[in-house]
Formats: sequence, structure tokens, C-alpha cells
Amino acid sequence: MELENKTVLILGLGISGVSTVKALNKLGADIIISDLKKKEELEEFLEDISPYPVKLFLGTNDIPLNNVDLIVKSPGIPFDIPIIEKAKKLDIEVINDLELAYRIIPKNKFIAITGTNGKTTTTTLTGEIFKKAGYSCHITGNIGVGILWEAVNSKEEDIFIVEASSFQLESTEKFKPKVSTILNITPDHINWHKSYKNYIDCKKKIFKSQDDTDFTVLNYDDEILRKSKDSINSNIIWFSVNNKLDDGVYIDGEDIVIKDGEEAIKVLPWKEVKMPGKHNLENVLSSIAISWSMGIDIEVIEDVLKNFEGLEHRIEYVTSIKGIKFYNDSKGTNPVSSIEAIKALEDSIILIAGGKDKESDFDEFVEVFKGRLKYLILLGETSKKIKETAIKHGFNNIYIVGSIKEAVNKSFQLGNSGDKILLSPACASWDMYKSFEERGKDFKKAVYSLKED
Ligand code: UMA
Repeated sequence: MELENKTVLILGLGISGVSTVKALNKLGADIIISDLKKKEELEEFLEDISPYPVKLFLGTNDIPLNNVDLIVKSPGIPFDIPIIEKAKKLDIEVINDLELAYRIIPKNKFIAITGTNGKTTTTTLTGEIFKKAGYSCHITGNIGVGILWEAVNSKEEDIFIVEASSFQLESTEKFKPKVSTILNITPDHINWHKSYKNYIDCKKKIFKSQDDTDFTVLNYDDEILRKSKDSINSNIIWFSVNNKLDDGVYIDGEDIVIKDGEEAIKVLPWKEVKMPGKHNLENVLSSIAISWSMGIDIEVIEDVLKNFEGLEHRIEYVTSIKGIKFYNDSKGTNPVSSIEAIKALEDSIILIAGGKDKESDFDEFVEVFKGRLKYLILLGETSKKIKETAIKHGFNNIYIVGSIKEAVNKSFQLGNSGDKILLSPACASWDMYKSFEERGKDFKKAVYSLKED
């Protein structure tokens, strides 16, 4: 895609905005930036773009669109804001960084991974396998520094292993990954997408442009995905933790197996996977299927799987104090993700939860408390809603607190040797923090400060 001397409006100066500025500058575009935030709120990002010639409109998105050829919006900006409505009337195309990256380097191979939960673990693990197999790859998308800067600095043989969020997928049109994966679909970001159906439709855009030269890796245990098969034009590879498959990647007794035609190939015993929980086995099976579809040797896959310990902020063991173990699952940003964390730790759990309200339903979340949770410590926007749901389901050991530090202190005071204190909020962090990473780090800081008391 030719962008030299084109005028491009970048909507939103966050991580993806900065990466887009740097990339478009390299491609010779004239850059305009607009962000609702004021100068004082954007200091760190403004510093990052200070070497580049740009025209800034801060504190507003209501700006003139004269001569604008293209708008690249940050993934989290919804389509129904006035500036985008205005652009549509003027026939100005609005895309985001993922779509633009594909258009700039369409000859590179993209592996795109989505799903409500497990995306970051699967993307990182797949990246490790590809690196071990000798590929030069970029692990990017919804993680890292923003895909466009990586795209303009890549070579044609580089592989892009992309965590794709529903926000990013919504504005894809031509994006055609060599391998796409949907790990699972359960309700999330409903406030943004307006309905569960819209959310599902955005996820399915990951395979929309694929053809019979491509692969789509899907979870056979997910009913929505099983029912999607007729709308897919590429080669489907199924994976399943619960079912033996005629073809695909699955668990057979003690072993993880790939069945390709008549041949069943043993990869490794599932107990040798270090990450806990059934949900992590799903992530592992999908990574195996992706790697297999790209012809990577079983020995390489096995070697990486045996050594991969998981991610920071995802059921991350922090430390043990007076026999109480602390786990940081700040990445548990929706009910299903936190349910998985609770199930993985089994019982004697003191749970710290609550955060930004994404209009999630907490009934199923609260139903897993029985026999597993001793206490529930709540904070953030959703405290009241989760408390009411828990009481409705007969769980009453609840405390509401005002900060993570208070939550850690309260849970430690309630805990006994053998208990597990788990931060798994079931909500986004944006009511109190900039990101789930910042929340997880604050949790760990509060835990370590107990050691000093
Ligand atoms: N803004 C406007 N107008 C609006 C709305 C927002 O100008 O109407 C501005 C905001 O003031 C803000 C900027 O747009 O300054 C966008 O900032 P942002 O924090 O939404 O986005 P980025 O910093 O660019 O980060 C984005 C992803 N964020 C979202 O999708 C919300 C990051 O995913 C991603 O890592 C990054 O790009 C690099 O690609 C984070 C995330 O939470 C991890 N993703 C969601 C999730 O995983 O659930 C989808």
C-alpha cells in the first residue's frame, strides 16, 4: 500500500498510535494526530513521537477532515463516534494497525490468534516454538509495542505471530493470515461491541479472507466454533481436550497426540506441561496444531512445551508467607478467565476480585466458589454487583475494600497456613489502573511489603 505524501489521521495516541506515527513517518506520509486526552495526560507518548513532524489536535476528536486520505484508529476506539461517522460520509477509509500492517507487507506470513481467553499465552508459546525452530518472528498485535513499527522494519521472510483482539478484528477487511486460530468464545467486552452476536462476528473475521491454501485451528469442545465450520474456506485443524478426534490434536489417555490421516503421533505426556489447568492444555494443543500446520518438527515442539512456564500475571506464583501462597492472575479480566484460575488452584482460596464494569454477568463466576473459596475480597466499580450476585448464590464471606493494598492486607489477616490468596479480578483494570500489568505489579508489591512488616 502506497502512503508516500498521503495525509493520514491517527486517532488515539496510545501504544498503537505511537507505533503508527513512527511507521507512517518512515513511509513518507503526512501525519495528523487527534486524541481526546489533553497534552498533560499524554506526556510519555508525546515524548516518544517528539522527533517526528506531526500536526496535533489534543483534547478533542472533533477536527476537520479536509484532505485526509486515510484514518488509522486505535483498536479500542469504537466506530460510532462522530468523527468516524463524518469520515464515512466523506468516503474516507477507517482501518486500524493490524489491517494496515497486512496491507503494507502482504507477502509476509501471518499467524493470527484470537479467543476470549488464552490469547497471550498461546501467542507467546507459539512464538517460542517458532523461534526454537529457527524462524525470524515478530510476536505482536494486542501485545508488545504495536504491530506497524515491527511491520515496516521486517524482512519478507519474517513471520508475524499476532495476538488479535476483537477490537482489532472488527476493522479488518483484507487481513488474510496463513494460519488463524480461535481458542474459545464466551461473552466479553459486551459494552463495547453492543451485543454478544457482534462480539462473535468480530472474532470470526479472523478467517473471513482465508482460502484453501490457509489453515484455521479451532477448539472442537467449543460449540460456537463447531457450528462455524461451514463458513470457513480454509483447511480446518481441530483440537480437543475432551474428545478423541478422527483428525487433529487431542488427549489420548496420558498423551497429547496428533492424528493426521491414519497416523497417530505422540507429542508428549500432558503431565509434562508445566502450566497448570485445563485451559492451559487448550492453549498448548492449539499451539501444537499451528506449529504442525507450518511443518515444525515434533522434537522442537516437545522441547519447548516441556520448558515453558507460562506468563507473568497469568496464575503466576508470587511467593509464600507463613505457609500462605500468593498468586497473581491480574490477567483474569473476565469471568471465564477467573473461573479457570479458581479451578486450577482447586480449594482453600481467598479471592481478590472486581474492577471495571464491562457489563459482564457474574452468575457462573460465583457458582464455582462453592467448596473452593473461603473468602471473597472485592474492590473497584463492580464490587457491589459481584457482592449481590454472590449473596444471591449463598456465598456470604465477603469484604469490600478500597485498594489492592487493603485487599492484600485483609486477605492475609484472614488466611491460614495452606491457604492460597489469588488476585483474579474477573474484570478489566481500567477503573483503577492503566493496565492489568500495572494492577498485577501493584499486587505483587503489596504482597512483598507483607514480608517487611
Ligand atoms: N481515544 C480517543 N477517542 C475515543 C476513545 C479513545 O481519542 O473515542 C484515545 C484515548 O484517549 C487513548 C487512545 O485513544 O489515548 C487509545 O489508547 P488505548 O489505551 O485504548 O490503546 P493503546 O494504548 O493504543 O493500546 C492498544 C490496545 N488497547 C486496547 O485495545 C484497548 C492494547 O491492548 C495493545 O496492547 C496496544 O494497542 C498495542 O497494540 C490492551 C488491551 O487491554 C492490552 N486490549 C483489550 C484486551 O486485551 O481485552 C482488547
